[in-house]
Amino acid sequence: DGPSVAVVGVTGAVGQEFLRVLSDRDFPYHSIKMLASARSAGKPLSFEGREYLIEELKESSFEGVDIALFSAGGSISKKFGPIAVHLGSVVVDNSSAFRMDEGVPLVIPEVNPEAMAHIKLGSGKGALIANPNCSTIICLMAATPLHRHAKVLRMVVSTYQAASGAGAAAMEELEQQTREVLEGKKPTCKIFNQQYAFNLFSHNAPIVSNGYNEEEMKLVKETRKIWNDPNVRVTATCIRVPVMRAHAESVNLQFEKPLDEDTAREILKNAAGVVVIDDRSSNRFPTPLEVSSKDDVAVGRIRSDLSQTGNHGLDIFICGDQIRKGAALNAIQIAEKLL
Ligand code: 11C
Repeated sequence: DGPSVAVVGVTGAVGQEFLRVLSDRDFPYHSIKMLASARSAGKPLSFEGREYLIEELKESSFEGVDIALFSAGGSISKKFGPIAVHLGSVVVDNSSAFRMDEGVPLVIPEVNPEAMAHIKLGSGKGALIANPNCSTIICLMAATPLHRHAKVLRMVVSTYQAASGAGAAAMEELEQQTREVLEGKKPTCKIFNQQYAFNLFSHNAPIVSNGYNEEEMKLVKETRKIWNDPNVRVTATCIRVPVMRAHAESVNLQFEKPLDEDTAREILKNAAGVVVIDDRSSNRFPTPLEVSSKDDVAVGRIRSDLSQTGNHGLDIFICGDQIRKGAALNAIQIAEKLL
């Protein structure tokens, strides 16, 4: 019969992807509520051959809801997440609002499903489960199978992040600016405060007191929580690049035990949710375009780090769809684990 599901933020880029993923994976829901702000309330929405009306998100919206998928920003999650939990829903939250809270599992199903094992649907008890940041999910999908084998001591991440991470309006801005620049016009900057098309810049998340931006610190803190390893050393530089919807990441790993590149390639080939694209002779490696709208994270450029001796280091290049595995797919895989 399936659970009753609510999608909070259904008009957003991730909200829309929630629907596509639910449908693609034949998620067995009993009913589904389409929730958004008052601005969108009353608008029609067709999904799987049925017509729905978007409902305004209210405190009462969660009565009878088993699973609430949230992607409407941190402040909406902070306000309505606890209300939904109080009414007995299991909330899978895509925002950063609760990720680092003690007692809130931060889950990538391929990596740490055990963190949510105590949460049961239909127990009448609500709960919160947090979806990690997209850059963390994409990075750890590839790094974890290697970590399990040789234990990562230190990880250096450099990201090349797509427009979609900043939402549907940023994707539109990239498209509009590209057109404007090609037509010789001044690009319109609304979401970002500088030219985005034909450019790249440091990630737009606020800079914190240590000089890192919040996106970089999410990679540091979330990795430690997901791996349940407070000692793993992580550093990151996050960059926004003019790509539409898939993130790329260059990751350098330092291991406790030796791990040669051929073994690493085999481990990654066998890892769930990962594909290896690593063809040196034709210079074919992962690209954001190739993984766009795909479920799997692609890994390539797998090579021993020549600055380290004894196969204790590895460099890899990862691409993953930010909206899909970085957000909606991961959340729905969490929901599937609850069934
Ligand atoms: C980006 N990862 O690509 C960000 C956006 O903590 O969920 C998502 C921020 C978050 O810009």
